[in-house]
Amino acid sequence: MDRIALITGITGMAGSHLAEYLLTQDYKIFGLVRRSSTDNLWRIKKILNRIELMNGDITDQSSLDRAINLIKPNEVYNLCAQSFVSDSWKTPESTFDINALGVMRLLEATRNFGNKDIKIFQSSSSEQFGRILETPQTEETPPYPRSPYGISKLAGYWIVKNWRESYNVFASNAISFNYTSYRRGLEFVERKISLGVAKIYLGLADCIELGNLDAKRDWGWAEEYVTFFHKILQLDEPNDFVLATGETHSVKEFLELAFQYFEISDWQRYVKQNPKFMRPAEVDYLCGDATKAKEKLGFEPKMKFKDIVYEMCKSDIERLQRGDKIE
Ligand code: F7E
Repeated sequence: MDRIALITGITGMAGSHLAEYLLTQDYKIFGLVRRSSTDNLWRIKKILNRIELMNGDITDQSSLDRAINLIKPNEVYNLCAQSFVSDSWKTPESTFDINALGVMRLLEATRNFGNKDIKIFQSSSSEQFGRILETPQTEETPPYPRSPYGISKLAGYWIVKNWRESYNVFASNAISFNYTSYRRGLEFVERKISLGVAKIYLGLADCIELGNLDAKRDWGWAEEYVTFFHKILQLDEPNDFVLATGETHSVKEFLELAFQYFEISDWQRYVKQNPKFMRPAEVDYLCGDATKAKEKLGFEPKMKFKDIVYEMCKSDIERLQRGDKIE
């Protein structure tokens, strides 16, 4: 019999890649969508006829109870989030409501349903390490979040651990470091760069405005990472895993490679720094140690930094040349 997966955040980058992957593993897939995300279906357009969408909202307990009761999933992947760190200072309460209390509601919905065999995956974030207390960061590194987003994700992470210890449920966290793909939202720095530089190349823009170029991140590839979200739930025991490449690069290096892809050498003249894109508190440096995931899951990311930058630039220039809607 096919296994049933419920994915929250299915219209997002990670959700759409995970749904595609689970289809190859013969899952029946349900996606929980807010009414407002139904005009945001471009990432799952190709698979809409192979999945089922159900209205619901992570901030509404009764809608989660109803979804779990109707779908009776074997696995639940909680990928919905207010995921843009910058916005979390503008909307701290709703960020916490979605990213932290949402996790609690989902765990309660599965507990209310009463089936202890349901496995739950929580998409946690390296933002919990914030102002890092050790390098590289592992599952044991103490947290020091630097934004309402980081705080909310840390709370979600601990909610999973506590529900697991309190009720013996199968609930696991991936602490993913930045991961991206050609489906990344336009507000995130990688996509802002790949699209911005592609536009400069085509003469459609004369500069790109960014904030802090010195921030360093450990960038991985979303299509690879989501396959390990699935593997985490196939283990015999619930557990928490850092997913990271172990390589770190600055925003400036991302820019340099993007300009290199388009063979533009004097790149500095096209980049402006705008204080508008600076954050009240910054995460300066992240670099993960995924040894545990390597040992227990066979995690071995193949896409390297340069491949990631090039793949994103390639995708954006092709979209612009085809005249696609940019989203
Ligand atoms: O910023 C700097 C910015 O917004 C990356 C999310 O997926 O990963 C992501 O969070 C860095 C920061 O991602 C601009 O200050 C400079 O240092 O792309 P980002 P993020 O904040 O690292 C974690 C793991 C998550 O969990 C999150 O959901 O780039 N930066 N100039 C800029 N960032 C943006 N967005 N725009 C700029 O113009």
